Amino acid sequence: MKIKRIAHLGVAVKDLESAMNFFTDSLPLEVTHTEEFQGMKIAFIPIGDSSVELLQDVSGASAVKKFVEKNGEGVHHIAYEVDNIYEAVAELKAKGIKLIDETPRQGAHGMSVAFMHPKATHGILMELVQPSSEPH
Ligand code: CMX
Repeated sequence: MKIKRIAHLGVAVKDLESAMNFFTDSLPLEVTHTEEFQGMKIAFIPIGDSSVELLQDVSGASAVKKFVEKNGEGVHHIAYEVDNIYEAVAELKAKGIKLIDETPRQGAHGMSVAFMHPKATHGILMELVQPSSEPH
């Protein structure tokens, strides 16, 4: 497996609008993409080769809802871009790493994604992403 870069840091927020305003008004950054995905409102803010991904629950049942209730706002996950997500997932499985997604699936921003379980990664929710969703 080749990990190319930190693709993004996922940050769980209570109010996406207010968080976006902080990043664009108080910091010299821009929101380049927003979408609604799996019960969350999401905004991407590029910083160099990486991005901050802001995530606000809107459905009352998304992955960030429980996180914010338990921990408040804050860093939710770290995403690594890999060159071949199918090979990466197979390699992690072979090493016995507990995965949330045993098969890569469609994630936000049109990426192929697979999450590792935070209990297998020293408490950090880690996501593998690959921009192309084509199987290899
Ligand atoms: N980072 C670190 N640990 C986390 C965590 C996170 N983001 N979310 C949950 N945990 C920990 C909890 O603290 C808890 O630990 P304890 O048992 O020690 O208390 C344990 O994992 C179980 O957590 P939970 O609150 O009971 O929540 P669930 O098990 O129902 O769900 C998780 C947790 C990670 C399996 C689920 O959120 C998930 O499947 N996440 C993957 C999808 C996702 O996060 N999508 C949002 C991002 C969208 C994108 O970028 O594509």
